[in-house]
Amino acid sequence: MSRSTAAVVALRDYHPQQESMRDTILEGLRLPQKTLPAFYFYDERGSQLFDRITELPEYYLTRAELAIMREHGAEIGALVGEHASIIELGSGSSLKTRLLIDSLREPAAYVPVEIARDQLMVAANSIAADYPNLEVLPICADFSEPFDLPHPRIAPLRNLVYFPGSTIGNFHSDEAYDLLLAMRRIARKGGALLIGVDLKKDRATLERAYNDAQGVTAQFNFNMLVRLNRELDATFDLNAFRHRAIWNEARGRIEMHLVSQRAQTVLVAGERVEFRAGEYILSECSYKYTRTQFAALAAEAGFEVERVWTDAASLFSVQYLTN
Ligand code: AVJ
Repeated sequence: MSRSTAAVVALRDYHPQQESMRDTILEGLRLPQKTLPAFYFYDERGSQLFDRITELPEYYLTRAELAIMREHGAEIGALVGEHASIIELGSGSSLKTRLLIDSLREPAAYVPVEIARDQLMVAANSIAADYPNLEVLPICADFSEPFDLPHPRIAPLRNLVYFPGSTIGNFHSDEAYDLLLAMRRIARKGGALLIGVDLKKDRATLERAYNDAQGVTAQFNFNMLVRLNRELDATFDLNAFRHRAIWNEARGRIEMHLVSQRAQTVLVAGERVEFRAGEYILSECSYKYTRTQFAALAAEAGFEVERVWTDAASLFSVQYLTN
């Protein structure tokens, strides 16, 4: 795909300060409900495991989102119009972006915003190589902090913020609201947000998606402990914890747990963390919405839902919100 002869695109670097992993992790493990931030799943091995998750038969999210993007690309292109500037927040490997770019008419620029500098540059250069007519303007920044938008050579007729993957599901409602507000500021007046939102459905389908038969999601969950053992000199015994994912209906979220199989003490960065038998660490929340619930959240943040596309089984949605 990408040619090695591609010109290297220039980076705008805001030098995002990553909070100390030690402090963040210990803070979560000192809470009455021990918690680990889902952000830390994605080291090299975790990112590989997540890629495998997206291909599992039980994990419908990625397949459904890609099907929606393929099926409704023409309509998305027509709604967005020509010369849009695509701003992708937490762009990661920019894989889904290609489908979006292919659907748009002469996009003015692609602006991936990502905190992981190396991953950002690999993805930006790869897109630049494959789309020689598209100006690629990568920004290394924490997208929840303010940053300036670049000025593409072609004046954008609209800013289109892109937030695929149901990443919004990882945020509690107050955080999701803040994030939508930030995205509305970035989209500016006349701009839009194209966002992937996973939908509520029966418990069995939801729980299967996070408890796959091959145990890849369990490995993904355990990898967090492997990472803490390696990077924070933690002493988690992987045989003394178990993976569990449950649909918490009252809170409208899938919860991933790491359940302690016995009373035990674990050292993390020199600090003792005590577990009771059966006590669990909450390692991820993945919120699901009804269309009505998400429209209400969007409206609170000042967006209007202009169009919602779903897959044939209404498992997942891609939504077009205007400012
Ligand atoms: C990347 C946050 C959308 O919540 O479904 C997949 C992460 N965790 N399996 C999700 C995940 C376990 C995923 N998101």
